[in-house]
Amino acid sequence: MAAQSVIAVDLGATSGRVVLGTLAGGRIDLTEVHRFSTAARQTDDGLRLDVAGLFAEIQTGIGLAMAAATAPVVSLGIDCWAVDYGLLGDDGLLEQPFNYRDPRTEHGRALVRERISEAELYSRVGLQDVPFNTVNQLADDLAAGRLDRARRFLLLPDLLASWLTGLEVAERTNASTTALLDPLTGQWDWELVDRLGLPRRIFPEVVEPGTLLGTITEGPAAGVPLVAVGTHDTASAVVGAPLADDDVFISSGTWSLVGMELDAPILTEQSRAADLTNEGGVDGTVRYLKNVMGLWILSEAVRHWAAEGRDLSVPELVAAARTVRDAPHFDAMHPSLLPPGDMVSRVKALAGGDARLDDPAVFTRALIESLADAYADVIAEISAITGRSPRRIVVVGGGSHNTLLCQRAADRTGLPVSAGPVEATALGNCLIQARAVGLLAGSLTDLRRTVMASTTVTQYLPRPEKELAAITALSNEFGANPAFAR
Ligand code: LFR
Repeated sequence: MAAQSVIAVDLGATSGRVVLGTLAGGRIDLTEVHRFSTAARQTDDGLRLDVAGLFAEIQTGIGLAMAAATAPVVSLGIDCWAVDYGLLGDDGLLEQPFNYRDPRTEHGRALVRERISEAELYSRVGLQDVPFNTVNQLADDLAAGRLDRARRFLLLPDLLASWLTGLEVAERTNASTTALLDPLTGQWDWELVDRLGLPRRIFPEVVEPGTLLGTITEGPAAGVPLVAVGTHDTASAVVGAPLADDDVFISSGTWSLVGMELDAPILTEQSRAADLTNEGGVDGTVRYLKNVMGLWILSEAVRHWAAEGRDLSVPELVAAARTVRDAPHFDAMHPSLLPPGDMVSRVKALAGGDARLDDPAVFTRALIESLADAYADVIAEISAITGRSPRRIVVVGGGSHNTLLCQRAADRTGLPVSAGPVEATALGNCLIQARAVGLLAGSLTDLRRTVMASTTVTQYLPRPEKELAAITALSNEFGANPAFAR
């Protein structure tokens, strides 16, 4: 088959990218044509997202992709972080959407609790009780009267898709992060919607990932079909993760999403107590996972140091962290780490005020060790609840390039780590488009063969902790540096 191209729009918490994916000879080659900031802005009225600005950047990127394509562009797909949404009135967007890191969600969560217990909510929707779930945001909107004039609520990728095509839908993988979707039927839980007092009219029709939605009518890709991919970025990342049976995935970036792909949700009390979430995946799969705070902690600390006039880069910090002998550990899942702001003080507070954390190298090492601890804990919980014995960890996303984190994840969990592809989300987005328009066929396993044919992965073997400790102790005795070669 002659080469053909698809365009993936991939919006992550720090940057958005427009990527041209070209399929030929059983491989897919990605070219990033545009990158821009997606950072939320602190305004007098909360932490807000300039979605009109994002849309303009996306259109610029699409124009660049169309110009760069040497093969026909046969479709386009959008993925984005989950839970955030825009409210549309009769004349378009009512206001700039809030970002989920805005503390208003705590108020919303309290309002939801008045109407439904956490246990009942979990048994209905199967989501980890985190403040930013869409349901809490909508409850806050309802109380503030912001839904009065709302005709629709559209999750961000659906909102952007509606601006391209005029069509208003809710793609299922992202809708599954609202805590308003029944994970068994894949439809809105209307009884829950009513109980919370949310107006039914704002809920769009749910569509399956992989649906060919319609034709783009606006901008440089006018005439190109739009595919509803796994529009939740983590759904696309897991499609692009070359998983075998009983593998654990870690989608590692701003967040570390640690989980397993299952056939059906687990809605038991034991699962709720472990705070594990059931997110909807492509082809009826379930991403059974936990949100670990991830490299957001480091990027916020880097911003903090920059404000103090210290210009530090993540690769530099990771290199420096490699030579740190001993660093405190802290709870890398603690909710106090969610909002933007002074991360170093908050981490210090969690580590009993340990002043060593003022040193950026120690801070970075502490984070990496604490993330590895969290991975081990989550994997143990998932294993206990599912009865499955994970054989390997597949790390995808930006964090797959963090060699120290990958190695420590292997050491701490005792499992081998396969790291890569770094661009799993864009790949997953492209693959679902390619299948929807008939360029590829088959199951997720078949699609993942294309991933394997298109990228290289790096392997990390676990090192026995006891021996590591002995070597470190010996090095310390001689005042030597226990950094390990890689
Ligand atoms: C990752 C992600 C996570 C979701 C969080 C908030 O980018 O989409 O899956 O829990 O962001 O939307």
